[in-house]
Amino acid sequence: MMGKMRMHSASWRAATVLASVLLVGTMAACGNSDTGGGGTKDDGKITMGFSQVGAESGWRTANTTSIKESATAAGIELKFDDAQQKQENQIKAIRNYIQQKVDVIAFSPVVESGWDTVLKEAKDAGIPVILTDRSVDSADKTLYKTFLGSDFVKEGKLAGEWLVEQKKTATGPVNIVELQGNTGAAPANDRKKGFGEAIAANPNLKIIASQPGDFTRAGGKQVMEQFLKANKQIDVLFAHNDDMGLGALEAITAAGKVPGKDITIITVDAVKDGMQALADGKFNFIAECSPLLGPQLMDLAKKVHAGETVPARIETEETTFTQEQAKEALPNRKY
Ligand code: GYE
Repeated sequence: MMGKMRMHSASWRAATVLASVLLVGTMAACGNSDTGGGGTKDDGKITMGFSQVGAESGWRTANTTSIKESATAAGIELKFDDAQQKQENQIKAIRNYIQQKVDVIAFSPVVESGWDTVLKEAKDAGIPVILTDRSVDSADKTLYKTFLGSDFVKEGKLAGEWLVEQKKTATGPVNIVELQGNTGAAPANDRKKGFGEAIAANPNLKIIASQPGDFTRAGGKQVMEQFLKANKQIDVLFAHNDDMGLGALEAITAAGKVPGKDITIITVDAVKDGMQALADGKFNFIAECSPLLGPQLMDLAKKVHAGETVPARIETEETTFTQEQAKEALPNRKY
């Protein structure tokens, strides 16, 4: 009788243990969707949906390569979409990623405004969002986990401060033309702002024309042609990226002027072609903006997926280059 009782309680204990193992297992599976937004697969692999701005510049190409290579290195499955500089394409891609139940969504917003609705959809689906390279102007900061990228105001400021120093002995007006990035983009808004604030230090420095060239070589060339036609005396060009500056070189040369001498050229990015133009004396100064954001992005994706808190803002480290510094740095330039 006692023996039977003991056997009974032993098998009861075994059943209890089995039940709790099952329960813990189920809880772990649920925990996945709490932190990571419910990836469809159970293999522990993180799936990231990434919506890229486009392929408008050397910077963007280097950024895309960095993201793809880093995803592979980190063992993250990457779904990648090129939005061809159109916000509606980015919104579509993000909605697709939500539908596919990816673990993390990352994107570089082509413009700053108009993201609240789609970001809310991602949040409601429990999918964490990481902003990379460019930010959004949403008032609700809980719509995304973090923003990884450069300080664009600072880049514009560094460009302007260099010019102020160069022109400190100027007695007459210094006529500046500005090639902006695509309208509404954070780097276009912020670089304009930083540059404008810095050159206010010298009232001789005046922006006489400022137009978007969409961060492309073709845009830079076309708008610079218009600037040259409409303005007799242009002393300085500030281009919001290397590619527009490179496009403008063609227009300047075609107008019979010597870039880097007749017109002082300042750009942002410091991609290889820009650095080459600087080393060759065609550009005069570049404020660096690093596109190599991939490794940090993948690291952040793993952290937010694991439910860890990450800093709300992570800034990229950058420098500036003169012609002499470009000559030195060029041989080891990675992008
Ligand atoms: O400067 C430009 C690119 O968002 C920082 O976008 C990026 C900018 C970069 O097209 O070349």
